Order: sequence, then C-alpha cells, then structure tokens
Amino acid sequence: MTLVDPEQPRDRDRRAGRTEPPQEERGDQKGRQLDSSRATPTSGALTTDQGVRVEDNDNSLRLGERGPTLLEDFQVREKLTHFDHERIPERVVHARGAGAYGFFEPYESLARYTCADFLQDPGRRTPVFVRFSTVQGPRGSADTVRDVRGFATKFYTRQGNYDLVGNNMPVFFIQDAAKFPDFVHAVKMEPDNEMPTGGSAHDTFWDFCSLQPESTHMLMWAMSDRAIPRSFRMMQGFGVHTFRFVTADGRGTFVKFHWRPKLGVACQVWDEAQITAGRDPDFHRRDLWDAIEAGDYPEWELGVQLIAEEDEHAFAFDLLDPTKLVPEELVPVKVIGRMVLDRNPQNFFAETEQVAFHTANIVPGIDFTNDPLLQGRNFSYLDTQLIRLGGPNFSQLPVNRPLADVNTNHRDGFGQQVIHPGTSYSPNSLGGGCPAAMGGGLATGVFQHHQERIEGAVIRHRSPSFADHYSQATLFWNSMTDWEQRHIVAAFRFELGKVNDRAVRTRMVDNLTRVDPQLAADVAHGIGVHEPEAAAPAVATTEANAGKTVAASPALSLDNLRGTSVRTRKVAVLIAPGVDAEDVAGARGLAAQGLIVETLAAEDGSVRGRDGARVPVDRAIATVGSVLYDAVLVPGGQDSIDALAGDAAALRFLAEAYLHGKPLATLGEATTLLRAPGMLPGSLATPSLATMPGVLAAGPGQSPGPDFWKHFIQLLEHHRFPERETRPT
Ligand code: HDD
Repeated sequence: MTLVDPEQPRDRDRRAGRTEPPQEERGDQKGRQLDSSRATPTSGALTTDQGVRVEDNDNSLRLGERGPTLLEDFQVREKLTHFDHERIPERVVHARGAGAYGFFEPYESLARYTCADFLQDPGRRTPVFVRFSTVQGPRGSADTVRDVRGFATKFYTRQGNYDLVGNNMPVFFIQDAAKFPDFVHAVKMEPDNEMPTGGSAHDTFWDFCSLQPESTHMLMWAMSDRAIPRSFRMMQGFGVHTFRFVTADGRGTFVKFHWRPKLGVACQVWDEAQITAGRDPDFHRRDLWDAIEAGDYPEWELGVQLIAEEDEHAFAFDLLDPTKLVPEELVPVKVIGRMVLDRNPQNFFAETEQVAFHTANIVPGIDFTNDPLLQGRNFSYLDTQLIRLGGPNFSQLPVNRPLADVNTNHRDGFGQQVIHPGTSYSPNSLGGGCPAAMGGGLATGVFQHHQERIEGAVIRHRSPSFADHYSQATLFWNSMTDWEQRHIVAAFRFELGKVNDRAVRTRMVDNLTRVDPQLAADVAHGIGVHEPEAAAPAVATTEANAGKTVAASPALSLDNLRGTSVRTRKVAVLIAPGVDAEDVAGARGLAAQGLIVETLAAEDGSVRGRDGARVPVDRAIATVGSVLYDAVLVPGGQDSIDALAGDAAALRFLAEAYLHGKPLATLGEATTLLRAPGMLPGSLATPSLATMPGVLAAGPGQSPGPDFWKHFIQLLEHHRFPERETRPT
C-alpha cells in the first residue's frame, strides 16, 4: 500500500501548476490560513482518534480465530461509533448544494456610501466562500430541477464575516417571514408520500400559491428559464432585500445587491434539464468543480442599486417588499467590484456541508431595513444551525471561522474548540477589563445600527403599500421576448398539468389573468381549464405612478444578458470510422478559444480516419448525452456519415441537440446527416435544416476556413436558437 505524503500539494494542484496560495491572498495579517485546520498527520500510519497507531484495520479483536469479538476492542468500537454518527440533519431548505473558495476585490472606494472595510481599497482582496444550492430537493436530489437557486457568499473581512445570502432571482414568494414555514411545507415533498423530489409541480405548492397572490411575481421568475440555469457560473445572484449602506458618519443609503456572471446568463431548456437530471444528477456541481480544476475560474461582478433615503417612497412599490424589484431603467446598477472562485473545497462535508450562512452576519457599514421577510430570516438561520451543526460553536468550524479577531465572553457548549483563558464577563478588572465593548462608533470599525426613527402602534397586519401583487408580474411578462413567453407558458402548463386538483388549476389561471389575459388563456388551453373571463390585467404604469415604475424592463430579458465569452463551453464531435481527420483537427483547434472539445464514437479508444490514421475518441456516446454539451459538430468522411446515419444513439444525440436549440455544425458529407430519416420527427423535418437558425454547414468541397470557425463561435455565444421551436398548436 503506497502512502501519500499529505504535506505535498495535491497532484491536481501540482498538474495545474498551483501551489499554496500566497499568504496575503488567503490569510489575515496574522497569517492564519482560511483552512488552517486541514488534517496534516506527520506520517501515513493509521491511528485511532486518540492518535494510537493501529496494527490491523481489517479484523475485530476476538477470543480465538472463531471466538467472540471482545468489548475491549476500543479500536473497532471507536471506528463503528464514529461511523454511526457521521450523518447530521440536512438543511431544512437549500439542502442540495456545491461550494468553492475565492476572493472579492472592489474596483473603487465606496467610502461615500459605506464604511465597510472590504469596500474601501481598490484591489485589496477579501477571501470568500460561496455555496450554490437548489431549494426544494433533499441533499441527494438532482441539480437540474426547476427551482430557485441559492447564491450565498461569505466574505471573511478584516472587520468580521459578512454573509450575502441571496438567490438567482431578485424577488421572493412571500412578503413576511411568518409565512415561510407554510411556504416551505407547501413546496417540499407531500407529507404523506414524500414526493416529488426536487420539484414544485405538485398540488400543495400550487394550492398555496393560488391562494397567496403575493407569490405571483416570483412564480413568473420561477416559470422562466432562470429556474433551469446552464451552470452556477452563468447565473446572476441577488440579495433580494433592500439593505442599507452606512457611512462612517452614519448616513444611510438603500442598496440592492446584484451578482453579474462574467460568462453571461445562460439557461437550459426544460426538456434538456429533465434529461440532464437523469444523465448527470451532479451536472452543476461537476461543471463548477471542473472549471475550477481546469483553472477557468468563474467570475462575477458585484453591482449595487443605490437609493437615497429621501427617495424611499419615490417608487410605485415599497422598497421593503421583497416581492418587488427596482427596475434597472429607474435605478441603474453600479458595478463596484469582482469575485473570482479559484479553489475547490478539500472536503465536501467539512466545508460545503458545514458552512453556515446568516443574513444577520453583517459588518460595520452594512445594515438591515425593516423588510418583514429579512427580519424573520435574521432569526431563522442561527436558530436552524444550532441543531444542524450541533450547538452554538459552529462559528469555530474552519469554514465559518472569521479571519478577524474573535474575542467574546461566550463559553462552553457542544464542541467548544477554543481554550479561553481568564475571565468570561464584562466589566471585569481581573481580566484587565478585557474584552470590553469599545464604543467609538462606525468610524473606528465598531458596528453601530443605523439610527432610524419609527413611529407606530403594535399591530399584526401588512402595510397597504404591499398590496399590489400583479404589476411587477405584468412588468416581467412584458419584458420577455416571444420565446421567453413561450417557455413560461410551457412551464405553467407542465407544472399545473401535474396538479391533480382541478380547482387549484382554475384558481391559478384566474390569478394569471391579472398578469396578462393571453398568458392565462394560453396556460388554460394546455391544462384543460376553461379560458377565464378576461379580467382587467394589472397595469404596470399609470398616470399616478409615471416615473415611479416602468412598463417593461429590457434588463430582465435573457436576450440582453448573453455573455461574450465561450470559454468552457462544451462541443461534442460525433465521429465514426472513415472520419475526415482534418475536420476533427479543425474542431480540436477550438480548444484555443477555451472551448472543451470531445470526440464521441460508438466505442471509446480511437477510430481509423479516412486517410487511415487513428483518430482518438474521448468518450463513447453511450456514456454521455447531448444534454451534457453546448453544441454538436459532425465532421465529414462518407463512411463515418454512413455509420452515424445507421447509429440510433448518434441520431438521437443530434436530434436532441437540435430540439434543444443548440448550435449544430456539419462538414462535408455530414450535411446529409441532418436529413437522415428519423432524425427529426414529423413536421419539424424541413427540406434543408442547414438553413435553420443556429445550424452551420460546410458542404462537400467547402473546407471550413477561419470564417466557418468564427461563425461557429458566434453561434456558441448566442447559446440557443429557440426560434426553431413551434408555438404550441
Ligand atoms: Fe433562506 C437557507 C436564501 C428566505 C430560512 N436560504 C438558505 C440558503 C439560501 C437562502 C441561499 C442556503 C444557505 C447555504 O447555502 O447554506 N432564503 C434565502 C433567500 C430568501 C430566503 C434569498 C428570501 C429572500 N430563508 C428565507 C426565509 C427564511 C429562511 C424567509 C425563514 C424565515 N434559509 C432559511 C433557513 C436556512 C436557509 C431555514 C436553511 C439552512 C440554513 O438556513 O442554513 O434558516
């Protein structure tokens, strides 16, 4: 058995030329490493938890070869006991996730808005840990379900940890945390049969939402392709709530946080997402892991919408209402810095599972508002982590431990790691008076809540300014392009089509009439519900709220959020014996643009090219699926094309990619493949697919020059061609 010296950086790091990151980038000024508690045994010898070297790991202690095992076998008892207690409760929501380390750096000083230390010095890096997650599914559920995605970032700042616990959608389903347990019980698996896993297409969810119109705007987002991202790396993030920036002299500015992916926003289509959940339930986890391992570090820019306190009531909606967004056309997003994720966790459980985010983890210069949903969150996170992480000391776990000094009078409790010397109370003289509350205010880095005067009676009802549940849902609908609206209709049809209770379907369609009558009619048409009486749709803009809102927000359409980089997009190259090796070489050349190019054939290994030379095969088609790729390319070579035309798996691969709107390219004889019988069912087979959007063909005798490859890259930048789809008849 070869012993690996744990001191050495991992092979992968070495292969990628990465050694330990420089101190100042990962540690605080005292040089403490973010993950300094990595297990670093001095030898490869197996021991017990007590450090006792183990003689034999395979046999229990027994009396005689065939005698009883002995209770004194502390080694095996300890081993079994530790194993029996490996599981901890999963998160009550957002149980399924993936995380990574990185850093954030501001582009400029934000001192005029906030005294938050990590937003002062351009270029100074603050270490971060980010966890992406789905909401509904249990820890073992698939990644590519239709769901909101959690986007939680922990900044290890010099002034303490700051957690921005957001989602990939800027609004939420409910306006008050009091409703959260109801909402979660409704969306989670049904209580009698624990189904469905990972989806919202079931009765209790739609029953709740159809009776809770405040959820309508968020439902529009959740039924859009935003709920089926292509990758965590191609996803926006939002803080959702209105927070406050506070300057050193206590001046407040309302702020909404945005994460903008450098790769642009890209999504799957529903049929593809469902197939992916079967082909690779870890699709998003793997995508993030592989990109970081390959050194293609995902990057986001942090943006803020800043609203002066005196403009709090300048909008047609309430800034404290988490079901409302601030249209960028009204308040542009100011980009203030970037975040790069450049290191995968060493141990999923220790880091990604045990990380604990909390909306109340804020630092001087950032503060809350009276958003009733945020207020409830400020209780729930800490509360839930007490049980999930075994007591109050989870902030001492390496992934949760601040880089800033921690000096509390908190003592004892399960899993206490710190040996606190001296006194544990303030004031004290026996401990030199320390630790003591410093006072001094924000200017000296001490946290102070923003001073706000609130007049009011103790009541239990919602402000009338929260009452408009439809205008922004209409705004979202009006901001969508045709194909986005088509996808939203199809999603409502899919979800409501799975709801057994017809009254729930009808009630939901009635709600949708308030968003847009055509939307409601199209949905009703597909789920066997009467087309509702045309109700007066909510009007996004009126005389009264002119300038306070907008009728449509182009910033919300995916057509305006495409990226300009195709790095890390995956291209499948379908080959068979007799393939044109030059065409394959041309395709391999795309790797220079950061594309991941893989040749696929019926068998792994290699195939004989048209010129007799062996052409390597990266994967056997049966081990993958077109859903794992962003585009498909078929090189020429008549024998190869004949073989592919007779290979059902290859034809299905190509047809699926075509139906999912992916870029297709055919070279030489391959162009005929697009018309192969059975390639596309029925009405969609057109005389020449080569004229279809997103299809590129260089026929026989047309060698694929630089323009061809340039055009192919442009198709990948465009990502998908939904215009191929036909409107539901
Ligand atoms: Fe939450 C986890 C995001 C409303 C209570 N929530 C959790 C996570 C994210 C969010 C990203 C996973 C954190 C991680 O990766 O460990 N939650 C949101 C957003 C919300 C939201 C953006 C609305 C704007 N959440 C919300 C409400 C409550 C909670 C209203 C309760 C009042 N959320 C929790 C929680 C979780 C959680 C139960 C479960 C696991 C955890 O906290 O650590 O406390």
